[in-house]
Amino acid sequence: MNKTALITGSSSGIGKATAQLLAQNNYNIILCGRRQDRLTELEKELSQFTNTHSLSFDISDKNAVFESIHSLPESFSKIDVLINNAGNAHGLDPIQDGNIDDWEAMIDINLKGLLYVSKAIIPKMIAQKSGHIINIGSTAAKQVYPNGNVYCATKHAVDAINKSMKMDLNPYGIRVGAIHPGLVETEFSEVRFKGDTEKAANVYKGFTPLKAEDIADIIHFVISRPYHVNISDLVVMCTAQGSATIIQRD
Ligand code: 8X3
Repeated sequence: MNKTALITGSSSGIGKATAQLLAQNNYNIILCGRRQDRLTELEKELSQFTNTHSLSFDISDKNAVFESIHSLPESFSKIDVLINNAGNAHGLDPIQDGNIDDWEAMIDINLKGLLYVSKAIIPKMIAQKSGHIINIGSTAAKQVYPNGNVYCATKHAVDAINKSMKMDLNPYGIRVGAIHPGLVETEFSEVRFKGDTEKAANVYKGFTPLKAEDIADIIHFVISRPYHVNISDLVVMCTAQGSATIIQRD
């Protein structure tokens, strides 16, 4: 029987590329995101390959998270793989100039949203005594950088939750692991810079950054290992990136 993967933040970037790759590899897909129009379009595309269902909700709204996940039809109720991918950066300001709304959005989406979705799905995995949770962190989960303050804090928290979740779910045979990407060219920087496309494009200028498909490939590799293999913590950077702050540009 085909496995089912639920992917948060699947209307763009790493989440979308992962949904496309897993659909082509016979996973049933549950797409989750805020933008219904994008989800509907992607659902149509993926339905050529596999069974696809989309859930449109705001991950920072806990009632919406639980209601959406509990509304899944019977054929999608057994979730084998949860990919906690949804996450954003809002702003890149020194702490003294930080915007409190930006801080709250990052804490609500990157941290609380990940917890809500996990809390809604973990009981199902415990009951089935199997499952695989992939937490998408960031190099910002491992290193901080100037002006990264709250974004780095939320991603460090994802790193901590990943490690602790792995211990808590160990008795139930559930695999838990994190993938921490460095610079990936997606809408990430456009969101961080609030639609300033020039500023966003500059982030990826003069070197070859990772693509969303590179991370999708790695997610597919991680989840397709034999069940006794749990890749628990993986940092991935493009070759030109030496650290959060060191990048070789032309
Ligand atoms: C994305 C990578 O370097 O912008 O999480 O924090 S970085």
